[in-house]
Amino acid sequence: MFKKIFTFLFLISLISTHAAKSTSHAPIGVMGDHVHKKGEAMLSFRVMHMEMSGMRAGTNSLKDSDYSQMMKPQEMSMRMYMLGGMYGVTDNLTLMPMLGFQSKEMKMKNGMTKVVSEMESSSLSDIKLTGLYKLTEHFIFKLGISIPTGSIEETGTMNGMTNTRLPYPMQNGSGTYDSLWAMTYSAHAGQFNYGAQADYIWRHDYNDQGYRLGNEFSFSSWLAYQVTNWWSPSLRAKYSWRNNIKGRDNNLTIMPTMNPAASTQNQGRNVIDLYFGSNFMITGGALKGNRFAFEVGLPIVQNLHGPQMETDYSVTLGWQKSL
Ligand SMILES: [Cu+2]
Repeated sequence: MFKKIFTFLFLISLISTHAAKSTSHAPIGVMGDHVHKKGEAMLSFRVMHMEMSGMRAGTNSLKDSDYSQMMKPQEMSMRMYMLGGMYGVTDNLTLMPMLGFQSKEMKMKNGMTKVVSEMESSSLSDIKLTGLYKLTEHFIFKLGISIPTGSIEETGTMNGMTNTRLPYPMQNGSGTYDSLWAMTYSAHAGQFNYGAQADYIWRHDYNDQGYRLGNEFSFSSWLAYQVTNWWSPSLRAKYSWRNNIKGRDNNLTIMPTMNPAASTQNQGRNVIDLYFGSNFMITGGALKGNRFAFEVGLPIVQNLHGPQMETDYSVTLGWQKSL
């Protein structure tokens, strides 16, 4: 048995030494899966869109009448635009700054009057400065810092109140300097490319509004198959976990007993998502060397500290180009 496994691993390690294929980047939703050679640079642009509707507590979906709070979140959408750079300082160390802009919309129904109010917010996201260090052929260690450039003072109109502080899910940053940690494994075997990434966001402090977002952990594993030198479809599973909020927003006047989104205890979650994606590499013509990619995410398991909004799907579109 062990002999067979070792033979198998040995064969895989032989194939794995092949040079990277044209479509060998990880699925577009995975960041920091590769490093660059010294002096090499890369630009990327991603758009991520997420749709949520309805509420859930634990693993059960809730109807409006299933929970006591008067305000009933109905729908929410979120969009992020991310511009990323990569630069190889040495063959082992790559720096990766990332700048983003995001917008959110939410529809909330008053359970008594049935009036639906819409709120929206948009601002810069938190800027992320990350270093990727290639430990071995297959392992990359990531350490980064998230800078609180995203707005956590977004206001809007809700239930007749104008210019009121919007609840936590509608804010666009953490308000704190957070450290970003990840370890990524990736390898090739023949036409296959596979890997896994463990990722942790550690929030060290309370922000100036009086609260601290929950720490986040995720573990993602993917398998991609190179059908042709310009196309590789991929499948990815991701488990993600997020803690509830500590403290509270001192300027949030909406009561948690009126609106579940205003509760610091309705923010944590345990979720498993499945992602279907494709990477495309333009291999000729004027656009040669440009990569395009997409990934569609569907939740398989959602266990939420609730009532909290549940996710329907997410879509990520991306472009990458080595300079
Ligand atoms: Cu790159």
